[in-house]
Amino acid sequence: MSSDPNCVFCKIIDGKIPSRKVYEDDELFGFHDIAPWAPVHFMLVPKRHIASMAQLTPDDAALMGRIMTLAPRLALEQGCRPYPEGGYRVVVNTGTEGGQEVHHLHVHVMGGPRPWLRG
Ligand code: DGP
Repeated sequence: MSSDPNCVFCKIIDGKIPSRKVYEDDELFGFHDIAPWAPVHFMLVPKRHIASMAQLTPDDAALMGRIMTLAPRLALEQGCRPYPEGGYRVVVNTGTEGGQEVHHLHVHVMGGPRPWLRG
């Protein structure tokens, strides 16, 4: 399924729910988290509905590689200071015990001046 009509992130990607967009191309979408855990907090998602990291297959390697190589550029654009003094945290919550609340695969990118970092 490329879009799930019941998925909040699919609705954001489709423009049915407004968001503060940070990035878009034919297969990826990036937007600020509505409840940020850090001064800079955005998420990168595949436009295709993939419920979680647990559903990834080897065919998704390039897609996930694109997210992981895009994140550093966007983190700087969104105000994170450069490595090594600055930096950011990248998190993919997966499943109930992984703390996943929205079941559309998303990569959190969080940064900015401390104190916000736990653990
Ligand atoms: P997770 O726990 O990893 O599933 O995080 C889901 C995040 O999605 C959570 O930090 C809040 C955010 N979120 C939920 N609904 C919306 C929404 O409608 N808009 C935006 N921008 N973020 C949302």
